[in-house]
Formats: sequence, structure tokens, C-alpha cells
Amino acid sequence: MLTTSSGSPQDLSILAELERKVLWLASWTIHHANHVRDSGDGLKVGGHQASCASLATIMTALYFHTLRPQDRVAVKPHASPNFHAIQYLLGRQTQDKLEAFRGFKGAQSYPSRTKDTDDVDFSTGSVGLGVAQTLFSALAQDYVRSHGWGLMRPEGRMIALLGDAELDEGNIFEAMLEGWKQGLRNCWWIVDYNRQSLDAVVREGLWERYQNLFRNFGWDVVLLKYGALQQAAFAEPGGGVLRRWIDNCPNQLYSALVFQGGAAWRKRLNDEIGDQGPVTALIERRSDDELAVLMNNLGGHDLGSIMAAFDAIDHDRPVCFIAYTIKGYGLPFAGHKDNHAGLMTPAQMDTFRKSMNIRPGEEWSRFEGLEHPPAEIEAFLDRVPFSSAGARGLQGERIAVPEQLAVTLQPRMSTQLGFGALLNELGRGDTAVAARIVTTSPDVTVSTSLGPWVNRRGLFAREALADTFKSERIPSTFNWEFSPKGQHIELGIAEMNLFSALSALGLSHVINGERLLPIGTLYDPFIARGLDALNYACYQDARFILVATPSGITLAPEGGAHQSIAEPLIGLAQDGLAAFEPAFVDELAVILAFALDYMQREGGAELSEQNWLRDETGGSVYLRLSTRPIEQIKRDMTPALRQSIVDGAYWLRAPGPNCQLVVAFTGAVAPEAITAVGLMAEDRRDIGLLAITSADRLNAGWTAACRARERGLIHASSHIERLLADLPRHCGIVTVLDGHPATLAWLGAVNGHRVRPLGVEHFGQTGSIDELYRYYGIDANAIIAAAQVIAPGRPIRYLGAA
Ligand SMILES: Cc1ncc(C[n+]2csc(CCOP(=O)(O)OP(=O)(O)O)c2C)c(N)n1
Ligand SMILES: [Mg+2]
Repeated sequence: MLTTSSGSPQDLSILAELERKVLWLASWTIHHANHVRDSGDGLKVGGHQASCASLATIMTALYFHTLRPQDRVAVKPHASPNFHAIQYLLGRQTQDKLEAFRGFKGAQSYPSRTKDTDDVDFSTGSVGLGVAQTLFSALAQDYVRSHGWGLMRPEGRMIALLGDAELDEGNIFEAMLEGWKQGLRNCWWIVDYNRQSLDAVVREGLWERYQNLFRNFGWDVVLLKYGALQQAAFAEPGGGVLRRWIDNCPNQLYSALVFQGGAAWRKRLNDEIGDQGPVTALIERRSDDELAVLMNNLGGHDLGSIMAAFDAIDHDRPVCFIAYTIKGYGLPFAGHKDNHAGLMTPAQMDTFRKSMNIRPGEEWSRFEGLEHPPAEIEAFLDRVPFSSAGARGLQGERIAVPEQLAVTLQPRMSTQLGFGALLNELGRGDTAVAARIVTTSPDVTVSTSLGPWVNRRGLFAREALADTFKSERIPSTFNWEFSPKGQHIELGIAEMNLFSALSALGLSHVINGERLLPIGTLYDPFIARGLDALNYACYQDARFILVATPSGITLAPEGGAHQSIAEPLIGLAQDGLAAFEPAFVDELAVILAFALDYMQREGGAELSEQNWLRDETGGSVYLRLSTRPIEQIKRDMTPALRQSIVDGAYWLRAPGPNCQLVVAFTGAVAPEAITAVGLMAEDRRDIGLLAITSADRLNAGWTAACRARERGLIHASSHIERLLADLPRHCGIVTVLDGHPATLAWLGAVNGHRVRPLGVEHFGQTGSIDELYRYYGIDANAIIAAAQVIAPGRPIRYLGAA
């Protein structure tokens, strides 16, 4: 019998039926994908029936009782079928999608914000990331509301449903620490404490460590260990002995006994505590089946206790619920350590179906087999608060971005300095764009040139905090004042947190209905530290600008450990992220203006015939910048040049009709490319110099145009194809960048030109820029030597002179 103050007894009995139905539908969805639908590829996909069963009770309580439309949830990846089943019961998911679970365009194996159609709040998949996402979303919500936006909407709770083994992921603890620093509120994490991971049973006593840890960071911890049946049994004579036995029972043994069932429980309990008077009677009063039900009645499978625990939270501090559960609860492989990918056999499914009173052929029927009349259940579902307000996804208004951003060019400057200057200018003005920009950085705010912007716009905190250095009148370049109106979120060093924060801020338009324009800065090599979180942010279509600086071996004196090689390839390959590496600050100004607009686009996947990019869909942007001051070019920014910079390349020196050689460069090596071309001009005819601002966009445009031609659009031609179209066949191309040479090596495949790609394959040496460029072979001399071989002709006089 359910005992709780939450909800009427009638509602509770409907909820209990719905819990079973969720378990059925999730199990059936997985079973259908494996045994009924034939994908034809012979692959049996992993089960996850056990993981779904583990969370079915909690999710029933949450979705049908606790959640409000403004709450947002990250569901443990492998509990995806539960989520889809619940949405299906609420009339927000179709049978077609469930039948196609894990199939092409079907309901997704792991909840996906972008691919699923049933109102997923946060994608999950890579364990740990969805959890941190909820924490940063709570911070993002505070940021938005502190700035006076979205106040007409109620505050939501950001909730994660996580597996206990998911807590092995370090990013969760990095996030917790940051949450504590930032005064986290409105965040709930519900741990599915089934004491099993994928491979095995987890260590004893973890809950206690978690409890201490969470409390240390200011969280309220709620332990849901015993269900109502167990609590009632503990109150019987001998109940204390039973309770102590349960508390002391090792996880492995408990799991094994759950799997074995009532007779095994009886034998074990009798062996271990059967001679202790009243407890014997307590055990003997119960049949094997009743004993199994009692021992399986953990807190996480007791609807009433769960709802009451959720209802009891009367504050906005973060809460961690540790809910004891059984992996595979209610299914034949409950508790078995190998059950993670376990699938019920057709015979077991048939038994389950019969126990649910579901007739063959009626497996998908929403109310089949339920005791309450459909009209009653329908009426109940209509009252469910979570879905009462219709679609929950919001949209933020687009913020107009000027085509041209102001920046004063110095004769020599680096792109990093240019970035600082551009943001400083933005910070000075009173524009809508500047108001919506939020910057963030993992303890490299000053060293990535965000200082001037922060001086103008201040740091964000819910409570104001003065800069003591300022109040003590100690001279300092930087004003470090926190206030609820500040526009910079200063993070600790954990780069994972930077990406999780960008992901949360970058989804503000759909979660809070208020658009933010997040810009995050870090050192280029440390992208690798948070790469999975970056990938995750892109996967769920968060929108942000990532500014990575310094980069490459060009950061020479910073030390070998900080040099980055692979990042341009990440920029090239990462879906959802348009990567740029400008050489000059006027290019950067164009790119930043483009990025601020591009990150707000949400059109269909239309291909533009101009560059064959899906520019209508928009996305996030990665700017790889440098600390190397280089001579700036004085020139007019014509519309054509602006477009070329955005499309990825332009001729800095156009090739002549008999061009023998092209030097194509990206980023900070511009002076070397320019010098080399100058020195070779006498010995190689009509030489061209191609400035590449985005290998990523050039490459994407080229492959898209190829595909378009293969589909019959024979006139499709991408930006790079047009740029290289008039080069004679014998022309050689030397490419050069401070990054892996493969980034530009593909240029030869565009029109069949020979290419010698120069770049950096090894790293770690310190020195001056000149020394390192020479050592790694990306200096002017290396360009000339490569040219000499790839574009043979008379000896180049200046080889060795550069
Ligand atoms: C980053 C990452 N590593 C590995 C996996 C593969 N994986 C999926 S579920 C899982 C075990 C999860 O255990 P737990 O969180 O306790 O959930 P349960 O299986 O008990 O439902 C693993 C290792 C993953 N999804 N993401
Ligand atoms: Mg687990």
C-alpha cells in the first residue's frame, strides 16, 4: 500500500499502474528493436532493459507527479526507452518512432535534443556530461534572470538522472566544485544507486562517500534506501535485526539474492539471522514471493516514498537524492551482474506480457491491460503538470549584429590582441549584441586578452563583491568586481567546465527563451582536455564562440608543453563547429561579426550555391588565434573580400596565367609565406599567394559541391574550386600552417595539383619563433625548398637566404 502525503490514493494507484506500463513499454521497445523488427544487418543491439527497469519508478514519480513544465531533465543515456515510453503515454511520442527505436529516424538510443522529436531537454550519451550540463544550466538560468530577462517565466529546476557508476566521471566533480563557487541553486541530481555498472557490481559503501562529498559542497543529500514495505517490516518485532542485516549485506550478495529470488532469500536469511527469535517469525510470516517483494522494496522502487521525498524539498539549494534501486527490477535478470546488455528472451517477454494482461498484438496499446478504465487514466494524464502547458521548448529572439565591427589597427599586432581590442570596442558601446555577450574563461581571462572587456563589463556573481585591490587603492590593470549584472563568468581551471558552461549558456534561447552570445577563451592545446564536452556541446546544438589562444609552436616562449598541433584538424572535423584561423586583425573583425550572426541562425539544412555550405543552419565557431604580432595590411574591406574571408580564402597575390607555384598559408605564418613568395617571384612565374582563413569551411564547401555534382547539379562549384580553377595543371602548391600539415594537404585533390604540405608534426621544443619555425620546417626557407622540388625550374636564387 502506498503511503504518502503526495497525491490522492486514487492517483497513487494510477501511478503504480503507469510505473508498470513504463517498464513494459520500455522493455517492449527494446525487445521489438531486437527481436521483432529485422534491421537486416544481423546486429543485436545492447539491451538496456535492466537500466530502464532500475529507473522506471523514479521516472514515473518525476514525470507524472513532480516535474513542472519549466523543469529540465538530463536522463541517464540508457534509460532513453523509459523517457520515450513516458512521452508516449503522455501523447507526445508516436508509435512509429518507438517501433523504429534505434533505427533510421526512429526514437534515439540515447535521448537526443536534436534528433528526437519528443521534447528532450538535454542530450545524453557520454556519461557524466549530461549531469554537469544540468548544473551549468542552473547557473545559466541565474545569469539570465539576474540580468532581468525571462522574469515572466517561473524558475525551473535542472535535474539529472544519473547512474551510480556515472559518478566515476571526473567532470562531475569538477562541475560540483564550480557549482559551489558560483552559489549553485535549483539543481537536483538523482542517483540511480543500483550498485551496478556495465561490467560489474560497484564498491561497498560508496553512498557514504558521496553523501559526505555532496554535503561538503553545500548540497542537501536525501537517502532513499528503504521502501515502505521494508520500513513497515523494520517496525515489526525482529525488524531491527533484519535492517542491520540489510545494511551489512555486501552489494554483490544482495544483487545475487535479488536474482535468485524468494527461496534463496529465505535460505540466506535463515542461515545468517534465523536463530535470533522474532526475526525468524518475521521471515516465516512471508511466502517466498512476499519475501522477495520485501527484499526488493528499496527506496528507489517505492513510488510513495520517492514522491514524498521530492515534495519535501522546500528550498532551492542543490539536492542529491541517492535512491537505492535494483538493476533489472521486475525483470527476470534483476540483480544479475551481467545484465547490462541483457535482453529478455521471446519466451520471457511472453511471460511478462501475460503478467501485464496484454493481449498479443496489443503490445503498443497505451491502456491495454490496465485495471483503471482508460477514461480515468486519460483524465489523470491530462492533469499531469509536466505536460499541461504544451510544448516546453522556447525560442530566443535573434539579436541584430552589425556587419562591421570597429577596431583600430596598429601597424603590428597579433590576432589575440585584435580579439581583445574588438571586444573592448564592443564593451564600450551600448548595443544589443554587447548586452547579450557573456564571456567565460577557465582562469585564463587575462592571458587570452579578455581583460579590457571584463574591465568594462564586470564579472558575474549573484551577489556583488568589490575588488579589494581597488577599494584599497592598489594600482592594478584589471578591475575585478563581481555583480549580478556582470558579463564575464570566471571559471576555475577545469576546461571541461568551460565547455559544459558554453553548452549551457549556448542553449539559453531554448531553455530560458532568452538568447545569450557566449564567448569562451582558453589556450588552444587545452581544447583536448575538454574535447568530449566540446563534442557534446556541438551534438546538442549549443551555440557559442570558442577563442583558442595562444596556439601552435608560435607560442614558442610559453614552452613546449603548451604547443598545439592537432587542433586545426579538430576544427576541420568537428561537426557543428566552424573553424577559422585568421592571420590579420581585419580578417578577424569580419569573422567575429559573421560568428555572432552565424551562431544565431536556425534555418533548414539548405545548401548555399555561393559556397555550398549549410550556412542557414548556423552553428558554433572556433577561432584559433595567435600571440604573434605581425605587420597588418592597410586595405579596404570590400564586400567581396569580406565574403571570401568568411568563405575561407582569398588571393593575397593573385596568380598570373602561367602560374608555376602557389603558396597557401593559414594564420600566424603569414610573414613567412609573404617573404618566401617575395623571394621566389623572380624565379617562378606568376606566383600566387593564397590566404586561407578557414580550411574547415573551404573543405566543407568543396565536399558539398562534389556531392551536389554527383547528384546531377553539374554546375555546382565551391569557393576553393573557383579560386584554383585557372591554375595551370603543372602548377605546384606549397601549403603551410602552424599546425598539422594534413589540414591543408587536401588542396591538391581539388583540381589535381601537386601539393607539398608543410606544418608541424612534432612538438615540445622551446625557443624563439624564428628558431622553432626553422627547426620544424615552416619558415620561409622551408617554403622555398619545398617549392624548388615541387615546382621545378631554374634554381631559386634565394634558397638559404631567407
Ligand atoms: C563516457 C562514456 N564511457 C563509457 C560509456 C559506456 N557505458 C554506457 S552505460 C555504462 C555503465 C553505466 O553504469 P551506471 O551509470 O551505474 O548505470 P546502470 O548501468 O546501472 O544503469 C557505460 C560504461 C558511455 N556511455 N560513456
Ligand atoms: Mg548503476
